[in-house]
Amino acid sequence: MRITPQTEGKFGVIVEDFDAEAASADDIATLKKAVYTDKIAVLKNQDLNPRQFLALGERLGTVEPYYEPMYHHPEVKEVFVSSNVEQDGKLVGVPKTGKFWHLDYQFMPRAFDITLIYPQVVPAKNRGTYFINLAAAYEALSEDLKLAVKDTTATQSVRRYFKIRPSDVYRPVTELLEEIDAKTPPVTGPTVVTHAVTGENMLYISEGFTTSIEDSEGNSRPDLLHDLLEASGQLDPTCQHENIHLQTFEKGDMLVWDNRSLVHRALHTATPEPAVSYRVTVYDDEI
Ligand code: 7UC
Ligand code: FE
Repeated sequence: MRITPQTEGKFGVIVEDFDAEAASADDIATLKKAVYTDKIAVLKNQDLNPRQFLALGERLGTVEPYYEPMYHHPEVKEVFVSSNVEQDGKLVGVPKTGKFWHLDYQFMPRAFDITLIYPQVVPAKNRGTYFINLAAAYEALSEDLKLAVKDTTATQSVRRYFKIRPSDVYRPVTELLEEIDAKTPPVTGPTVVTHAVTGENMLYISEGFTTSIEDSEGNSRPDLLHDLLEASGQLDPTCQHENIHLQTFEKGDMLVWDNRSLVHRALHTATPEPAVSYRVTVYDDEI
């Protein structure tokens, strides 16, 4: 196993000669350390079936299946499938996932610690995912914004990006919204959090899931939420902001990232090409 800094983009490492099935406990510990410190590890030349992919996830921590079954791989429910390709006339998984800035499971009481993405059908162009490191984004804030964000809380909800399921057709939309709020109630916590492994301070906000920020007196601060999203790079429609890293990949690559500190967003394509990727999400044992 060989780990070298990534030369393209702004952060991340390339991992070569990583054998997922034969990896030692030391290899796994080294990989996790690289993920926490360098934020993204790109494992090259992986050739795993869904079960083997899940098995790798299980070596990193406790795998959590996605709460909505429509995303599940038909044979391995822990594998989340993002796909716009039909098989035998029907879709497997869900198309157009994550086309907005977010942390995976940010709308839940605990976001995932590590995300593994394993592209299966890789588009010829427009491949990739955008990332922003929210620890670096916090450090880069002006002193005024750092002061303003202190002692505030942020509220997260999946409401804006919950995708209706085939079984929701003909249901009144208000009933669906009530169900979303009952099943995944909004969660509120500090706007600046500490990374459980690295100790970094990080913003815990995203354009997709953060619905509001409140100050210590309970006043809603939409202006502050806007300024923080803007400063972190999440309101840049061109995705050219200096905080934004574009992670490209090719067939055989597997991305493993620190989901505690990275917001990400799927690259949009004007002309959709076939794209399929598998995902496994993990809670590590660090807290
Ligand atoms: O379809 C999607 O974009 C899924 C999104 C609402 N949640 C992904 C996650 O893990 O938070
Ligand atoms: Fe995601």
